[in-house]
Amino acid sequence: MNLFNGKTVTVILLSVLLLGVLYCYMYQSYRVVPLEQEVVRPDSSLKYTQPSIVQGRTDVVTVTPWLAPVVWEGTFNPVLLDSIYKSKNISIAATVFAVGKYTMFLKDFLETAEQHFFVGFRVHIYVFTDRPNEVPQVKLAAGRQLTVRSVPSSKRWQEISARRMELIQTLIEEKLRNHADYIFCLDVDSKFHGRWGTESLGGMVAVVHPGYYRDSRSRFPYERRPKSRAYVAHGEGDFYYCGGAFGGVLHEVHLLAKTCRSNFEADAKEGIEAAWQEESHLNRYMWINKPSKVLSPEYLWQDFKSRNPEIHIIRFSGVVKNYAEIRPNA
Ligand code: 48C
Repeated sequence: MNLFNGKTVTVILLSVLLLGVLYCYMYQSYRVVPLEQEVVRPDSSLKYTQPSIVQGRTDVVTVTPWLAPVVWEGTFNPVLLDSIYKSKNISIAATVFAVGKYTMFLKDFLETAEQHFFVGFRVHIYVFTDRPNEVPQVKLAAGRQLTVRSVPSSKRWQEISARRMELIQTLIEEKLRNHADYIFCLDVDSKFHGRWGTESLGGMVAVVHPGYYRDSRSRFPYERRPKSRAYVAHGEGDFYYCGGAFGGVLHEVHLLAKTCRSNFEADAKEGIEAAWQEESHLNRYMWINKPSKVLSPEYLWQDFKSRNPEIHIIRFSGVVKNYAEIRPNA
């Protein structure tokens, strides 16, 4: 019997072809690619307006001298960005500290975060407080959760503020390593008023302070004493960044928090406290290790300020407060 008659050959060839197709499909569907290297592709059916490289906002700068994007309203397409990140199934952690009377700000912070902060994505908010029973019940949408972590109170608001770096570092080391892709660290005495979403994601993300973004750097409230580890000399520095809003990928924020904490503690051992505590250390860190994305003051405004024309939207803003009433040692 001729083993290789035409029919047998055809069956063998078809089988090999089928196996090949099956292998390619399996490889494409199940290969594990790290987050950063993954090919980003929006939903191919997504329709969006044609982007332009010759027409855009002319009233603000949208890229830094080291080619990091500066995020302003009108410079990004939120639908396109959400579609890109949706396919990555990312998770975002957020830390907020409410020590002492600052628990009074939690309700508005958490309720407005539900309306504006990474809506539709997996979000896990960590509330650090010395008064866990004062954390309000807030209804969270699916995919969003809140964890309360008890911390000791303190007699000095400066210490509360500064200790945030240590608590962020240990939270990442103890809990977040395999539970979050990105983390944002935010002031609690603020409220969300507009979208804060995937446009803010990046390696190391800093927010330009609303109080100084139009000033020359000689007026920035950097730490100016050379003996401090937060020192930035006159004639140096890029922007003045907020201590009340920063973030990025986990390992970048871990390194920032660890560095700022150890520098703050080393200064303290020598009896030095930088001008604006951990915010001073963050500014020196971000001057040396340039952020890969810069968020405009839309991302942390101040309610007592009148809105400048370049501020087309206020997304997150510090509420008006009487420090004498709420700080332990105002
Ligand atoms: O939780 C407190 N309690 C205090 O008594 C003082 C500060 N803080 C935390 O530190 C809050 O999360 C504040 O938002 C943050 C420091 N930031 C501020 O006090 C103003 N945003 C400058």
